[in-house]
Amino acid sequence: MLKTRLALFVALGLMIAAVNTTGRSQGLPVYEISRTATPIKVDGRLDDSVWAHAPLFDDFRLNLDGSPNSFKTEARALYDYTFIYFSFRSRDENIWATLKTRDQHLWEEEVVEVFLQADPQQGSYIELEVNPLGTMLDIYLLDIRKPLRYESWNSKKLKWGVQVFGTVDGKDGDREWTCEIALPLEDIVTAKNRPPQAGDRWRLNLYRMEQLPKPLLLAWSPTFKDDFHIPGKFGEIVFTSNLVR
Ligand SMILES: [Ca+2]
Ligand SMILES: [Ca+2]
Repeated sequence: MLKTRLALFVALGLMIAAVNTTGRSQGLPVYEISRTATPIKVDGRLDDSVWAHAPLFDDFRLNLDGSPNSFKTEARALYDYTFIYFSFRSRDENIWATLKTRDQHLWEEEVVEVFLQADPQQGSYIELEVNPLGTMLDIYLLDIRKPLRYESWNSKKLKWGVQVFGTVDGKDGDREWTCEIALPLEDIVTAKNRPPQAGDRWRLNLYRMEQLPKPLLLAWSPTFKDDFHIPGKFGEIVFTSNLVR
């Protein structure tokens, strides 16, 4: 009996240790994501009142060395039973992009990016990029840099929008651009629960590429390499039952 109890205690201890092996314990950032009772109007304008109740992600840092930078990027996320939503506010005096066709190499210009891996035990992850012209790149990767039908996988119900306070022509005098993305949960096929349940943890990274006035690679969770495709360095989002309306 004592042995059985001892074994049970050991098993419980191991389970608790496993649960605690999370992003925070590895020094990676963690974001607690609230559920929105009000669907977001995905038009690039961040005036939906629920955004004001969503916490900000930590400041983006230089991807290569983790140092702070003066290019302010404010990002938030929310979820409901159909979508996970992201918003970005990118301060930029010199907004620039030229690519207008879906799935072009948007990362060669100015862009914001979402990398999402719902189950770290499985190699696949989703990459989304939006530029200030409102062009989308969506890729489903089966493993590191192994896209599933690179240019032909288009999320059917994906929604996004941008708004630019300035011009996108690379001349200075701009203020900022904002972006909203709604990624359908039905695309996130490796998620343990859809919709997610309170306590579920997914891996996530958010990035921003700057080109003018000078090239910069920014990240919520820096990978410390000249490479964004390092899921082991992604941060973590934790779903909560916190409801905003
Ligand atoms: Ca909106
Ligand atoms: Ca710029």
